[in-house]
Amino acid sequence: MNSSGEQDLSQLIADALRGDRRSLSRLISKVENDRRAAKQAIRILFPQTGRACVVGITGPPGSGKSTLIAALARELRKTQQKIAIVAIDPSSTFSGGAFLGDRIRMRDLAEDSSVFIRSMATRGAVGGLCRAATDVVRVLDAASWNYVIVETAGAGQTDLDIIELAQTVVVVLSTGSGDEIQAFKAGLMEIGDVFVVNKADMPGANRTLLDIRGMLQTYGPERPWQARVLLTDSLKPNGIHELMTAIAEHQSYIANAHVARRGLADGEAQLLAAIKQELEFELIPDLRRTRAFVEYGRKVAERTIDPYTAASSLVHMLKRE
Ligand SMILES: Nc1nc2c(ncn2[C@@H]2O[C@H](COP(=O)(O)OP(=O)(O)OP(=O)(O)O)[C@@H](O)[C@H]2O)c(=O)[nH]1
Ligand SMILES: [Mg+2]
Repeated sequence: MNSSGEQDLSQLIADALRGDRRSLSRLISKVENDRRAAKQAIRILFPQTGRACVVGITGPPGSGKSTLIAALARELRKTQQKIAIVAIDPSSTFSGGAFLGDRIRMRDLAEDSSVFIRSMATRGAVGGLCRAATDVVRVLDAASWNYVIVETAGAGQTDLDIIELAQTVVVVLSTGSGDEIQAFKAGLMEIGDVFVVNKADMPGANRTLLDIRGMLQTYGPERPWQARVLLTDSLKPNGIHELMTAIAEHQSYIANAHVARRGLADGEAQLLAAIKQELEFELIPDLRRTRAFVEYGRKVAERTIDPYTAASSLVHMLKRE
């Protein structure tokens, strides 16, 4: 980035931190689409991150995550929190962009100056999503959005491992569709700190609740945190206050010094993710331009060397440098 670009970015950051929403939106777009700008922005913003409560909301398509988030945001607003919502849409095929499109349901939130809603499309973004979503959350955190809710579809389609981002993971299931079995298969049972059986107004909700409690007892790993299982009706709404309380309890639990750091509070995990990016976007492209790489590539094609031996040699070469 040239120095005028850097200056523009610093100005944009200053404006966003001052509370200007349009600047914040522009900054987020930049961070999302331009990795170099993102690195520059995070360098500046990082000292001001680490304050937000980051909550991941995941679960099968159509279980009611977005509706639940809207209800939760309304409940949280009663305690005057600044709430940011980031919806990560795996392909837009499930919801058809319902999250922001449903103007009637969301209008009050969209017009609330203490609520910031953003959706990110992952279509075509192979491998890049995790980086972008992480940096967007960091920007929101630095800009004093003290509660950041991230929606991802737990359908195994998104690249984003919500556990790397959120301190508290809420798994939203709905009743009567065999979701609980699917959730178990998809590994959601292991990542949930709070389980919500949504659509409690539909028949079979209690049954699902019991099934999930049973599954957690039978298969759940021995964890010191006892996962909460709750019923909600996001339309009425019902059970939202209890959800807010369960999240708050989990947040106090992880604030304990003896509990392993989670999400973006885990320094080693953040470092590792940054290292992987440096390897992928800086080191590997450089490596591909070296003579040794081209030479080994040719030998692998000729089968005079196998790819593992060749890769080891290249890595050794790098280590020596
Ligand atoms: N009866 C009932 N319907 C609900 C409830 N919560 C959500 N819905 C409905 O379920 C449908 C899906 O809701 P969404 O909030 O879009 O679900 P989602 O999990 O965000 O969906 P994707 O983002 O597409 O995975 C909508 O028609 C909602 O109105 C509930 O508590 N009870
Ligand atoms: Mg949704």
